[in-house]
Amino acid sequence: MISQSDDSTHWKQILEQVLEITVGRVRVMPTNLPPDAKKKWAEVEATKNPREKLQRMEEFLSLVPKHKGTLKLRGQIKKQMSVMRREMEERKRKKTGRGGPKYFVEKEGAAQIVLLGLTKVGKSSLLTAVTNSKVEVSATPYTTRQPVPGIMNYEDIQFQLLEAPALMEGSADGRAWGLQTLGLARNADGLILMVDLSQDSTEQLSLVLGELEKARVLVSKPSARVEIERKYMGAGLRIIVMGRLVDCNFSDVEDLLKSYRISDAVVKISGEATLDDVEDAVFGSTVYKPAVIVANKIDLEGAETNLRSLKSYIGDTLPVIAVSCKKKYGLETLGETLFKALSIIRVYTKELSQRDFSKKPFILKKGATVFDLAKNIHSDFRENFSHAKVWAKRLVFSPQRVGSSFALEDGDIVEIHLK
Ligand SMILES: Nc1nc2c(ncn2[C@@H]2O[C@H](COP(=O)(O)OP(=O)(O)OP(=O)(O)O)[C@@H](O)[C@H]2O)c(=O)[nH]1
Ligand SMILES: [Mg+2]
Repeated sequence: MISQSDDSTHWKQILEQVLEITVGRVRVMPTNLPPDAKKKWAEVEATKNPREKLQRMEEFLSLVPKHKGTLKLRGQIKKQMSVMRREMEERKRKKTGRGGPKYFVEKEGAAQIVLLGLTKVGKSSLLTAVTNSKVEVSATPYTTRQPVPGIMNYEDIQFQLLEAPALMEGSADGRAWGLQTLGLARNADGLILMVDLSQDSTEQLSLVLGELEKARVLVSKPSARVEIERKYMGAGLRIIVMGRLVDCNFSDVEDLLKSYRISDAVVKISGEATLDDVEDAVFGSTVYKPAVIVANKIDLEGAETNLRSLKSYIGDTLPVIAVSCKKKYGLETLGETLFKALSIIRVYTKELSQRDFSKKPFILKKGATVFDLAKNIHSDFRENFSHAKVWAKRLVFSPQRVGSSFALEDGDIVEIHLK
């Protein structure tokens, strides 16, 4: 006879299998790594030299048992290794002066926005239409093979748009320049996902989102966020839970981290996090990037119909703007759409001795306080801060004297007073 608990275990297993099939993102299989593998990972983390790090990663992989529960992990580590190998090659090429493609592009302006899409959707056309950059537009596929930056003005700030070489099926598995393009996306402040409305744009978008997800770059806010900041300073383990732990408690998290020899770090957990989310973060975190969809070629036949199905597919998860880069239609809303999606604010500062405030704003995250601004300006300000005066439309009287925890909003003018 099957006892009740056996029965429920049985059903739990079936349910887990179904869950795994239906919701690919949910990882219900435990990794259950042996202690020597965990120890090896600690060595990987502690190694700085890329060549030695790769060697340790190789050793780590050989210690990871090959079962279904470790499939995702093994894939992820292999991907990290191939990115590292390419980076090493690139560095070597630079040293020998032989050139070759350069993938890292220095950030400029208020934010770096990476343009992603399949080939020929019009990424170069967008860059040419809205930035100072002139790049080849062509009907030949895969014309752009290196990242190309351009500056776009929006009111009194600038965004850097960066065209990335086209994504395709298999990019996240290392096909063509896929890993480099996804690396640019990982490093960006925001993304423009571009689709061609004269083709099936829902299919294009889901392909792009699929590759991003495989590379652990998410465009919708994840339910949990775990950040592990290694310290190596002997200060111990600090776990800050700002959300809620699901199916585990504080000491489970502590035990898990210690099993990976993480004993000197600040760990921030927000949202609803499971132990799996924490373990995921040990092996390089999932990043979240705000994104805007630019649906191009609205001038072509069938575009309206495709736009309707694209919009019903996305719902209200991401903002969509329909444009024609060729006819220069719809592009005027791009700046504002990006600004809103990035959740940033502009704050202007005023010097005590001056009557006018600075023309060039500081860019801060929405919800930033006067203290965050002070920290940004100078490390001195942080220690010697006394109070601030704020001019803002929403205040009944301006300027108002405020403390360091005052929440700033877009357009505020701040004068900082020191002790
Ligand atoms: N009708 C129409 N054609 C467009 C539009 N935007 C771009 N195109 C055409 O689409 C083709 C591809 O444009 P590109 O801007 O080079 O595309 P891309 O995404 O940069 O492509 P790759 O760099 O090759 O991956 C060109 O023939 C463009 O003229 C548009 O708004 N309407
Ligand atoms: Mg191009």
